Amino acid sequence: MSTGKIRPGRAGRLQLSAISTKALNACQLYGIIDLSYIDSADIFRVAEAMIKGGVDSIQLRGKRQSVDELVDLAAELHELTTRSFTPLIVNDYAEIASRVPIEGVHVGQDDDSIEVARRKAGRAVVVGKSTHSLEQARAAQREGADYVGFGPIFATPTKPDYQPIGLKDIKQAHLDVNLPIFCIGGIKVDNLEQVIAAGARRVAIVSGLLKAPDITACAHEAKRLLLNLKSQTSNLENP
Ligand code: 3NM
Repeated sequence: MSTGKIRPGRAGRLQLSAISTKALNACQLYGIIDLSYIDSADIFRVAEAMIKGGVDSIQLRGKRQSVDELVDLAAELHELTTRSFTPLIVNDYAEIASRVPIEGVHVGQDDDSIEVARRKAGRAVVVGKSTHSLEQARAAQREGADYVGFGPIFATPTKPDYQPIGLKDIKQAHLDVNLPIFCIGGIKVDNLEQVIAAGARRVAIVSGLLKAPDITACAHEAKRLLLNLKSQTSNLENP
């Protein structure tokens, strides 16, 4: 795996930190800790289990929490994630990166632009963007995202209002978009091979991990399937 090959989005002129740079290139399994599935008191146990299972990057997602609550949780979680050099990315509120030394922020289609997110963060962070079509994925690259989420691939209770886009555009997205692409939405160990066969190299998983009876074992199995793919793919160097 290469190091230092990340191309920061055009708005990201500052050098990204070494941990973010290394991790985003290497990240295949992105675990999302969504506080609608677990109690905030459990985030450390869950994060530890994810990391132990091989999750490469963690996102904190709290749709019902205030920015101040998320700042406190992110600060505590970051102490844990840095021990294993696991990047911590916070959803929706880029300003949290100006208060906590997290590695990145993630924005949706209806949230801040990449440029505004970078301005709010006030320092070099990874900025990812959710995309729900090929056109949105291409636009996110033009806009300067460092990575994109692409989905929902399958229907998901985590984002119930979104129409699944299915597997058909995954290959084309990888041809059109020269950034790390994380397929997301309804992905579980049981359907991961299908998603990989459709062209995915990286996935983000919420409920498939958080609702698993053994988060570590589930992450481990997902990672095994993704690593198997890596050994078959000579050019994972290209995002
Ligand atoms: N973003 P689960 S789908 C947070 O398509 C999120 O951008 C999506 O949750 C997108 O793994 C999604 O539980 C929910 O299906 C993913």
